[in-house]
Amino acid sequence: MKKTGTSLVKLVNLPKITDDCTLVFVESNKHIPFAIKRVYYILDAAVNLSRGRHAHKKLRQILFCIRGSIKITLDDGEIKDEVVLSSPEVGVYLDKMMWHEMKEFSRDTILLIFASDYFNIKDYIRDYDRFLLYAKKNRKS
Ligand code: T46
Repeated sequence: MKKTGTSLVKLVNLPKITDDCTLVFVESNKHIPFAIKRVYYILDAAVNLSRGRHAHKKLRQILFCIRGSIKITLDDGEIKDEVVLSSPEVGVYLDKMMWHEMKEFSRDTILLIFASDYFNIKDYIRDYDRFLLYAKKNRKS
């Protein structure tokens, strides 16, 4: 996984084979730094849609934009950063306790997300002030 400078953006590059089509593959604990327990995808979003705007206490994820493009904003409570994804083999790592927003969907955006755990509603922090407090507490301990 490549971290760009002091930024929060850690990109994951998957192997891509191009012959008469494009084939991208992913293996748990190899290309992705955790065992994949859940996969979900997001499509048919309106162009001006904003999603996310939450953090996860424990969940780690990697998000790929396998069609179209999207902007992801990242915020660890101290630093804010953003990245545009538009290649099916390049994903961004969403660490635990990373406030994130998905925006600037293109008309054809398809997001594919690999997650380190099963769905757990208690893992979400959806209030930004609560996130900041929780992040500060985590940094001290
Ligand atoms: C995230 C970003 C990147 C489930 O029941 N199971 C699931 O596995 C998922 C992903 C969602 N849901 C339900 C929970 C909500 O009732 O689907 C509904 C929409 O979820 P949410 O508002 O969290 O959707 P996004 O697009 O804001 O966020 C999603 C993921 O849920 C989230 O974990 O980090 O994509």
